[in-house]
Amino acid sequence: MYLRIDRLQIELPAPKDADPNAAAAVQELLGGRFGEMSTLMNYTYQSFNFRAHDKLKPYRDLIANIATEELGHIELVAATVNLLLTGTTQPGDPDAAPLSAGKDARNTWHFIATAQTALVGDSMGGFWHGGYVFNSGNLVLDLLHNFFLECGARLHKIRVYEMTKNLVAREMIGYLLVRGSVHAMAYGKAIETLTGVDMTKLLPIPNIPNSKFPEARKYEEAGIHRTLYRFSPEDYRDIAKIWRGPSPTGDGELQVVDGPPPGGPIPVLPEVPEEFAPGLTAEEIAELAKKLAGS
Ligand code: MN3
Repeated sequence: MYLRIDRLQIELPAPKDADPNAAAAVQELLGGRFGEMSTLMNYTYQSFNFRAHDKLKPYRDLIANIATEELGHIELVAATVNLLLTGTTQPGDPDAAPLSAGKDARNTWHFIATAQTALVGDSMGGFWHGGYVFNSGNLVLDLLHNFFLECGARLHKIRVYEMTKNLVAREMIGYLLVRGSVHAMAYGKAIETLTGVDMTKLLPIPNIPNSKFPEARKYEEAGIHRTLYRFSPEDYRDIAKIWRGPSPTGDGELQVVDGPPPGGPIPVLPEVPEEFAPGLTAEEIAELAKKLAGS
């Protein structure tokens, strides 16, 4: 089962301007084949379907624990899309076409279907689907897939970074580059314990260090690239049997931190009357507040 904390894994900066086409590009990192929905659901189902976890506990602990962190990653990328879309349109009467900016944005679904918020889909409007989940039941093969998935995800993050200078997008990408690199290393180390092959020598893929990205560098300077968070009050302690020893990055020891990062607040999304979202008048909201306070 899951507990939930009402925080993002990092604090996102306030957006300067609406950037709906950056939001469209960032969708790839949420619902594309190599997006956070894919890492989340691959590791989640691999943990659900894991065989002999009484004998192979550290491996299931690792996959299940990283899956839980990925839940927070879909939340962070969705928040980024929402902030990038904020302010794209202004209130107005329907006959003034207040949503006309949506007609010329790359993803019209953002304006028609979700009232300018995240879609469970990719940068081209395709929906995420369960066919992106690989779960063969063969532990080495599943771990090898996860290593590949993290490297593909890293490549796509870097390409989206290269597409936009938007502060919000780059802050999210900087953090997730660091976290994704931890996960690639963790799966590499897991494969090493099973086969003797040092997968981490292949990293980073693509061959550019995270320190090249200022938004990632500050997280590395804080040691977050050597840290695996244990996302459970009591469980998944055996991740420390895999995540230990000198960091493959050569700058210190790997560490397991009990509990989540401190994180940052969930941004409050403003009302968008021209989308009828949330669809209550100021008077109705004031009346509701009175009613709920009295109950
Ligand atoms: Mn992730």
